[in-house]
Amino acid sequence: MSPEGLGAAVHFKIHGQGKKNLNGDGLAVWYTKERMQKGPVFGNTDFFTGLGVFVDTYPNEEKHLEAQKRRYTPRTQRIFPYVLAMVGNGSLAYDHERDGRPTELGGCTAMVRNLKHDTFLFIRYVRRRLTIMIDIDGQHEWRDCLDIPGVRLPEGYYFGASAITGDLSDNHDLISLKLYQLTVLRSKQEEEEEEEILIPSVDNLELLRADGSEGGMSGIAIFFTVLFSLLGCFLLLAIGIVLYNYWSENSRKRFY
Ligand SMILES: [Ca+2]
Repeated sequence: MSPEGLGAAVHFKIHGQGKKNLNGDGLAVWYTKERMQKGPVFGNTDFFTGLGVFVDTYPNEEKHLEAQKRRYTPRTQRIFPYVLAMVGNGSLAYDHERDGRPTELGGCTAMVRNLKHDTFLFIRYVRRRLTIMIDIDGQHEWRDCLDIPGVRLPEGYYFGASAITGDLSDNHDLISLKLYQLTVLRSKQEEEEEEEILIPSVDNLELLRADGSEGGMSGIAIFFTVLFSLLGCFLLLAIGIVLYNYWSENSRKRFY
C-alpha cells in the first residue's frame, strides 16, 4: 500500500463505571514497522517505529502535579480525554507519566467516554500531511483534531489497535477499523522527486512543539528577545556616539 494516501476510519466506544477521571488508560491505533508486542504504550511496546494515535482517557501528568499541589499554567493544560499523535523512529520513548507531552505532534480534547451515540476517528495521511478528524458529537460531522505537514512515513507498515488499563479500568471497544488507500494524483515532476522514506520522521519538529512547554520559544518570548536585542543595540549606539563626541572634542582642544 502506498503511504502517499492512507486513510483509517476507527469506530470505537469507551465506557465504564469510573467517574471524575477514575478510569483509564485509553486506546491506540498504530501504523508501525513492528507487529504488535505487549508493552506499556497503550498495550504496545515502547520505542516503536511509525505512527501512534492515542485516545488517552487518564491525565497522569495532571494527577501527578495535583499530588504535588502544583498547577498547570493555563497555556499548557490539556483537557482529558485527549487525542494525540506521535511518530516514533525506534529510539524515541513515550513518556507515560506526562501523557506523551514531550513527543506530542498535536492533539485535541475529545469527550468520548460513556456516550450513547457512536464515536469515530479518521486518520488521514496524504502528501506527507497527517490529519486527524473526530466525529464524537453524534451529528455525523467531522471535526478537525490535528493537521501536521511534513510527516514522513515509510510504506508497508502494519496497522494495529490496542488498549490498556492500569489500576483503573474501562471498556475499550473497537467496533470497526476501515482502511482506505487514497488515490493521490501526482505530476511527473513530483513522481521523479519522490524519494523512498526509510525512517519515520517529522519536519520542523521543534517548531511544532513551540506552542507546548517543550523546546522552541513562544511568540511572546521571541517578541521580547527581539525587543531587548534592539534596545541593547540602541543603547550601545548611544554610548558610542557620546564617546565619539567626547573624543573628538578632546582631540580638537589638543589642536588649538
Ligand atoms: Ca494518560
